Amino acid sequence: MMKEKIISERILRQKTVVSFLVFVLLFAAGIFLWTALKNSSKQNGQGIVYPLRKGLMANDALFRSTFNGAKLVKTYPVSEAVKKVRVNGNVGMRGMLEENTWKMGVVRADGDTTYFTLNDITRLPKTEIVYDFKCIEGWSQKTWWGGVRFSDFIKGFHLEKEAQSQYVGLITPDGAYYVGIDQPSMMHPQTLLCYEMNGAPLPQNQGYPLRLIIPVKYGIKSIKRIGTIFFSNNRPPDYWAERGYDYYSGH
Ligand SMILES: Nc1nc2c(c(=O)[nH]1)N[C@H]1C(S)=C(S)[C@@H](COP(=O)(O)O)O[C@H]1N2
Ligand SMILES: [Mo]
Repeated sequence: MMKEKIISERILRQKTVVSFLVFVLLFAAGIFLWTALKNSSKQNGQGIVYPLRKGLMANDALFRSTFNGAKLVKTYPVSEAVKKVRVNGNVGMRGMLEENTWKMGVVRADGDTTYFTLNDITRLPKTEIVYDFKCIEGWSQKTWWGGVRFSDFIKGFHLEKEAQSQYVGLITPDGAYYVGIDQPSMMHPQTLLCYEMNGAPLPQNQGYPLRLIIPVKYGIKSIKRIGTIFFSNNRPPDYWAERGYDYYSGH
């Protein structure tokens, strides 16, 4: 049994006052932190406030330091790939694209742009992959893709000098969707310039004629309908990072 302790009314009052003061102080601190967070600036005035962005940047640094370019994302047999592939984003996908009007521009180190046709790209060795495509919205699907490894594209067209940059930027032809990706993830052996899905040419709504498939990242980075690729040592603009999502988006 607990022994009851008799305390004087004076001590009781004291305790009440102290706990009330602590409550007021914590409440004020909470309001102060909340307003400080709300009023703190955003990186380039975009996305989320700086203290929260710092959290994402800490994650980023952690993921980067544990990134292993030789470690492969789990793959599956073709029989496990879904037949009906979900279509998610459609930013930068307005209208149809015809193969004969499409060319992909690659901005070279000297500032000139070299253009590639689909034919130039499909002549390079083909790589296929079935993996679990993950969207940050919370769904995932085992899907089957075919294309050219980005690293094979770099080698095949002697873009090694360009690929030394820390980042690669990719943009849809209309400029509406754009991603920035760190160079080690772009050069990962499972990162594809993809022109096939389920053994057939990419459907229009999946990014015909060429999209990125980057299994080491969430779906937001797998840009559909590539128009231009450029290289930079500064972070290229990124559609979803500007709207508050993690820039790195690795998993
Ligand atoms: N051009 C373009 N590419 C995009 C998007 C988009 O809106 N526009 N959405 C991204 C997102 S959020 C995801 S999850 C995947 C979805 O690919 P899917 O439509 O092939 O499922 O594409 C990515 N690539
Ligand atoms: Mo997504």
